Amino acid sequence: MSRARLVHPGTAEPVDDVLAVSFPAPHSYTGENVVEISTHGGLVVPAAAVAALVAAGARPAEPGEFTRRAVANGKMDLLQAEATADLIDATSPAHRRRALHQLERGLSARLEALRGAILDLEGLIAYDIDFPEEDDGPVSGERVRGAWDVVRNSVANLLATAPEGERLREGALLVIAGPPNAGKSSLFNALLGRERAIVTEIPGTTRDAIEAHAVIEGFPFRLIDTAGLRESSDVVERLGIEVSRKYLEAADLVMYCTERDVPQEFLSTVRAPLVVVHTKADVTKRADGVSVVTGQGQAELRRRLAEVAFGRLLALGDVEPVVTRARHRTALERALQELDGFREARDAGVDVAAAATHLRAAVGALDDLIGAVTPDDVLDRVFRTFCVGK
Ligand SMILES: Nc1nc2c(ncn2[C@@H]2O[C@H](COP(=O)(O)OP(=O)(O)OP(=O)(O)O)[C@@H](O)[C@H]2O)c(=O)[nH]1
Ligand SMILES: [Mg+2]
Repeated sequence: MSRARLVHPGTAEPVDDVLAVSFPAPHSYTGENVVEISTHGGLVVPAAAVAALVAAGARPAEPGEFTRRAVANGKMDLLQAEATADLIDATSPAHRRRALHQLERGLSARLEALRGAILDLEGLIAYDIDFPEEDDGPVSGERVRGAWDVVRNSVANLLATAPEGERLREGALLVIAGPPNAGKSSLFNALLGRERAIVTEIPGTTRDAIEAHAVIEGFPFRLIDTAGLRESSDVVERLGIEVSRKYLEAADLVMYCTERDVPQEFLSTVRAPLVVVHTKADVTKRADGVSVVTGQGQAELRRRLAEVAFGRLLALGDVEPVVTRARHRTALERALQELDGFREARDAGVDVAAAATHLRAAVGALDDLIGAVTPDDVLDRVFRTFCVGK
């Protein structure tokens, strides 16, 4: 590290007194020779420093370019690069912890183990190819079957984390529904911890859906407060109820608020998991109810919402890897398909060498996921969402 004077190469004008740190390759973030220059802050000085460096032949980095170079130079794999972006973008503790786990190669290590297991399976089969006359030789069909089972379960379990994993990034869509005046907006505000929606004693107060981001038990949610569901002659209210129905169709979970029971016709229209909340417990005196006046039942409600939306992740804890992107999901689906293809081919008596191509394809899918060989357009998509300077 040295203290230096930054001078514009064209005008020879001094720009700033700076600190410069050099990271010789390969011991830098990107794996290349890197010099980091720290200027005084503010608006004018950094801009003038960048202008001087550009005049000297540098150019501003593109979004994610440093991380992209780090991947190209083998300093990290694609999953770690994605985790870097997630760590910066995280809006909830659960997402941050997940991203850190992935950055520390939690997911990469699991996928490498799976890859190794599939290659071992291929090795077992190859033995069959080399010694076909030994019908029940040292590698029995049962042993192949057992090894296949283990790998297939492992891939399927990882794939099963995808819906909740993807929810960590976007937030679980929690739609609050129920009859007018049930206390929906009051609970929406209570879960947010601020008075976002208007609350009055007049039924039909909320007319449009209101969305807000909330962290519940450390997990991210997109809360939607909706217009109370009822037959209405008011045009605006009717439109609001139409919007409520659209949200209900897209919901990850639905919180139905009522002082009474849930109507049967509502139950049949909702596909998402339902959490029923009996509101105004301070008035109704229901022991299992929730009140925004006394706070009764609110802690239990929060735990229940987290459990319904993120139960699988809660059960897995922070050590088990989880997949969090559509890119991960489609690669694992492909790996699973190929594993099943291998099994079907074997069962159908297809010769082993041909069946083994499915195993090769499954390994290929995992390689794509880790980012061993990644086409430019995939990289473009991954790094497009990065911020400049990372
Ligand atoms: N005592 C008591 N009153 C409540 C409670 N929750 C809501 N209320 C009252 O019930 C009335 C309706 O509350 P809102 O939150 O506006 O109900 P809503 O379901 O959003 O109503 P709409 O938007 O009209 O569909 C208000 O006067 C609230 O103060 C509660 O837990 N206890
Ligand atoms: Mg309301």
